[in-house]
Amino acid sequence: MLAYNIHHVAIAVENLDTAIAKFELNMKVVPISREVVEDQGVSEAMIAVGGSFIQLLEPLTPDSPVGRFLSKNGEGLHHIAFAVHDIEQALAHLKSTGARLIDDEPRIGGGGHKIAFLHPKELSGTLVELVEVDHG
Ligand code: CMX
Ligand code: CO
Repeated sequence: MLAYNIHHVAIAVENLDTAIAKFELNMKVVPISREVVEDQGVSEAMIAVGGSFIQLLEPLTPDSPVGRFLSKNGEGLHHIAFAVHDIEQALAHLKSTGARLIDDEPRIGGGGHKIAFLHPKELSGTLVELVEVDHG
């Protein structure tokens, strides 16, 4: 298996504070972290649920991946992130299968993790992220 856990499920939101308040009210959960990730054009919050996270994403600008997604689709599920032990090894495997990658090389994402995206056309219309983490 390439991945050993679902690291997070990401939701695109118009307003991070509003989305966090709704999750707190309805699901009784609060974020364990909030962070601006300039490289990805997002302000994000991570909510721990069991061994995985819900990642809430507010775009920093309309002209960013999440900004474009929101203007096209409105709020909703944006991507699924899989945890991998070795992202370079995972990317080498994906290159060997001819997978359509958005990132040929890892970038640094939230929490300082190495991340890389596969194009949504590769896996049945779902945008997929790989996250390198030591544990689940
Ligand atoms: N899920 C599923 N499909 C998606 C999608 C998503 N999140 N975003 C776009 N698409 C689809 C579009 O519907 C479109 O399909 P059609 O050609 O059938 O119309 C196609 O992909 C191209 O989309 P687009 O509107 O031209 O969108 P963009 O130019 O914004 O490019 C993508 C799309 C996936 C390449 C871009 O969003 C990207 O590079 N994403 C990776 C980075 C990212 O999402 N960063 C934010 C999260 C950061 C984090 O998790 O830390
Ligand atoms: Co993510």
